[in-house]
Amino acid sequence: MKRMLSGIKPTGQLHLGSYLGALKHFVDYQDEYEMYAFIANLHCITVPQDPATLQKNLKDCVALYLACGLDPKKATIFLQTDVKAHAQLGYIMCCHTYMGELSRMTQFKDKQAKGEKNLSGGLYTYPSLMAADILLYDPDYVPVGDDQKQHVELTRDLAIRMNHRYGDLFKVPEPLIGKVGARIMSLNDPSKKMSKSDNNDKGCVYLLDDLKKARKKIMGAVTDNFANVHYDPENQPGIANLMQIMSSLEDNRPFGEIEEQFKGKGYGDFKRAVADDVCHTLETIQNRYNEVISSDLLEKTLSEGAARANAIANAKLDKVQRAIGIEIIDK
Ligand code: ATP
Ligand code: LTN
Repeated sequence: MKRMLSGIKPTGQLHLGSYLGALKHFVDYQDEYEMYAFIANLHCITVPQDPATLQKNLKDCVALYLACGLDPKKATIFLQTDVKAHAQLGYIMCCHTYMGELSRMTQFKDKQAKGEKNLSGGLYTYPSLMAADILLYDPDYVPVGDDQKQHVELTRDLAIRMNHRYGDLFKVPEPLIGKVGARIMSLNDPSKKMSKSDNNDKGCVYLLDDLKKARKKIMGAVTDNFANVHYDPENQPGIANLMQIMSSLEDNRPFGEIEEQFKGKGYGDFKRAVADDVCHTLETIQNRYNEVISSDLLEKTLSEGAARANAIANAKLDKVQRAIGIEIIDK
């Protein structure tokens, strides 16, 4: 069975973009692959966080992994900080990453270009830690949204570099970008991705949003004057985004079929149908979330997940430390 690994960094509440771009794929993949799904909590603190809010977001994130359908019997679900090897290999990877490579990563460049002050060293070296997150487990595939492809490519470069220098240490993983849902855009500015870091709440449907609120956000989504439900991301980005959302929620229904259904109908009808799909999905997730949060499944999942992940990660870390010459005693 091929192995797959991915993570989410819950710097805020998870939203429809996190679901369609990541979580939903994890769930689909867990039957076919040996799936490792972790919560990238070390990555959260690359930007300032309020500790109480962060704890709540982390807990909700684990609960939402389960509520969205990840099954701890099939997938290994764990918290990054429960496997100390991530930080340790992260440092080792950092020592093998060039400053030039880190400077080219768009996530850091974007923040710098926006003139954000006091960016942390952790944010700059984040891609090295992400490489460690991945390479510890030798996955074949890393499913991510298209904004993360650059980081997986750097991970490949680092794996190849270290294999070349020290012998065969790591499997070189492939990024896996879903065609549909790879980038869900903000509802009130379809030129930007739907994001929890976006200050404007109207553009983002959170998975735990009240259903009425979620419906209102979809109905208020920015569209255009063409009065034509047609998939044209260039000229009709708002409509294309809503079509993406509908298609993903309806088992990758072809855009042509959606165009056919709404031929000659107004945007109101179309948005109502999208809102129905979204609310239906949110309701299912929220019901399950409420069950999970009031049970002991969360703790059980994390402790079993950490045990399984530690076994693999610690063996890999040992192998790496021995190969690069920093380990001297047999463990
Ligand atoms: P955000 O911008 O909301 O803070 P992020 O991309 O920085 O999100 P994560 O929450 O860790 O951080 O993202 C988890 C996964 O979800 C990543 O693979 C990312 O590409 C994907 N993802 C996040 N937002 C979207 C989106 N709007 N559309 C599609 N995929 C997304
Ligand atoms: N960088 C990712 C989160 C992340 C990740 C990973 C994804 C951290 N480590 C390893 C896949 C594999 C993000 O910002 N979404």
